[in-house]
Amino acid sequence: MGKKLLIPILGDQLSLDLSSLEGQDPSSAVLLMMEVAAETEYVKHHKAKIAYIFSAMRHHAKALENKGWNVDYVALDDPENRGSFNGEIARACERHDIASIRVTEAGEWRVMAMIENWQEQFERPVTICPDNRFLASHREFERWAADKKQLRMEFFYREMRKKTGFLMDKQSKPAGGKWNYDSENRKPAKRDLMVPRPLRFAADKITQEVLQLVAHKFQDHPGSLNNFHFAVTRDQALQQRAVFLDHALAEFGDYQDAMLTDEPFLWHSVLSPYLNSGLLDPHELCAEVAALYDNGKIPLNAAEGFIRQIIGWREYVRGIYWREGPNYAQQNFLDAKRPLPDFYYNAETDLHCLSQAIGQTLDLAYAHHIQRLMITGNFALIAGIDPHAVHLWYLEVYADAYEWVELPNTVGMSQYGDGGIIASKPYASSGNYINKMSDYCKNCRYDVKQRTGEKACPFNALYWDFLARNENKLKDNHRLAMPYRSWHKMGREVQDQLRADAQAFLDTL
Ligand code: FAD
Ligand code: DLZ
Ligand code: SF4
Repeated sequence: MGKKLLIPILGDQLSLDLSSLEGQDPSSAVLLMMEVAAETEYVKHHKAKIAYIFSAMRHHAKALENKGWNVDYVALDDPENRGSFNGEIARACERHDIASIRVTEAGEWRVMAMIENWQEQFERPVTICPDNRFLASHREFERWAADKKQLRMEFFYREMRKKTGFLMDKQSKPAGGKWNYDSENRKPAKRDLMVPRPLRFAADKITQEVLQLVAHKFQDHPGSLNNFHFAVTRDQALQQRAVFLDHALAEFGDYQDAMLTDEPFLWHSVLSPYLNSGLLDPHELCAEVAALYDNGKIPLNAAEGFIRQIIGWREYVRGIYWREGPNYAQQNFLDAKRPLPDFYYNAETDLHCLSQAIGQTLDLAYAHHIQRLMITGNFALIAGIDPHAVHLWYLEVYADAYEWVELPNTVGMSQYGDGGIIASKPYASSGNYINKMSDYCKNCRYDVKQRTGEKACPFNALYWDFLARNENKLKDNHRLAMPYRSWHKMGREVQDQLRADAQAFLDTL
């Protein structure tokens, strides 16, 4: 048996202080980084997502080498590349005199199942280290969830606020007296406001090579490389973090739910790809935000709104993902069966809100939360699209998408596929909400105020059709009592017309 320790570093483990590296001796360890076809093809990831991950991986390998680590980097076009994590671990064991393997747990069930098999498969001891880049360990989440009837994010979030001390006053009470300032975070944006822009990083030689490789190898994958804008090193990600903190965060709270035509980013941080692949640390980021509030630099609704997304939602969906198990991906509470319309892959639709959200997604591998939830997600929900198809689309097209975070957001929060584990009611809405929060409707061929007829906004009839179609499953949800009352008050003729219009529209998809 060999003498060396093999430490595989996966594409979303790009943190210099990763748990698998802690306390290890660089002189007797081989770090293995692998670009492998199986990871690029298990879904057809957006071209820019693959380019981001490969370029960040290649830069991270250099950063590790600069710290004295011995990195074995296998590029996608290496003729010896066996195309999968398992194939490459086997090859690394053959050529490096490996005694044992040490790895940080993977971010998804699919890869964890592989890792759990390594000890037997490679006949070497395998140590699996917890991923301590998250605030809550699996056990901590389980402990919180164990005695709860309902697993609402808000109560988990409060635990995380107490644990971190972020935005807590000296008496251990929440700053300002309230835990949550969401009701102050719903202003629509006006076009004359100065909208900050995220940095665009020029492609260096490594990124240029990756862009060429991806353009050549992944022609049949969705999305474009023309607007590749991502940071690919920790240093660049820190620059983007600084731009967000200095220029956008103060307004983040107010305009968190706003949407404007041809403004893909608004006051959002655009930091999720870096948080999820390890270039940025979530705790460090939230500590910076809390300090800005403590020093009077930003309002409480901005600080609280932002910190909630990270120590609340992000940690909570991860907890749900691991708690619910691999079958969560198959959940389909509303029994929705329709295939995903083609326009999710080409943005060719005359529904302006959808063409905006999907168009920027294909251009940038980015859309902000309300576009994901209330435009593309809401449409899929009320049109009755199969949640599994919706899940695969989200996993493909966003640069920040890994199953642990994407799946609960899509199948749970957005498609109500889990029947209410995450969301207390389906995030379904008519055109009215979109009109309130955006300027999309002003630029649309449909009329958001009309409910029926050729010019009527399709979201309107679809919304009522959704409620009617799912009445048996949803009627007892008290948060839907009001819309059901309105539906029943409408009278048979209007109901029939709405349902007929919805059906006629669905037939065109
Ligand atoms: P900001 O608005 O600036 O928010 C700050 C940070 O908070 C984000 O970077 C992110 O890390 C975190 N955050 C905010 N909301 C959530 C949330 N609901 N769950 C987890 N983290 C959150 N986020 C992903 O990181 N990966 C995904 O694959 C993903 N898929 C989604 C699918 C659907 C259907 C929906 C509705 C949401 C999804 N989200 C996902 C959550 C959210 O939309 C993105 O985190 C956010 O849009 C990223 O942009 P940002 O960095 O500018 O976010
Ligand atoms: C998403 C992704 C892609 C597209 N390619 C690779 C790759 O070639 N090599 C790699 O190590 N990781 C890649 N990843 C990220 C992995 O899929 C990610 O580590 C797992 O989803 C986490 O369990
Ligand atoms: Fe979207 Fe309807 Fe508004 Fe058009 S009118 S942008 S379809 S909500």
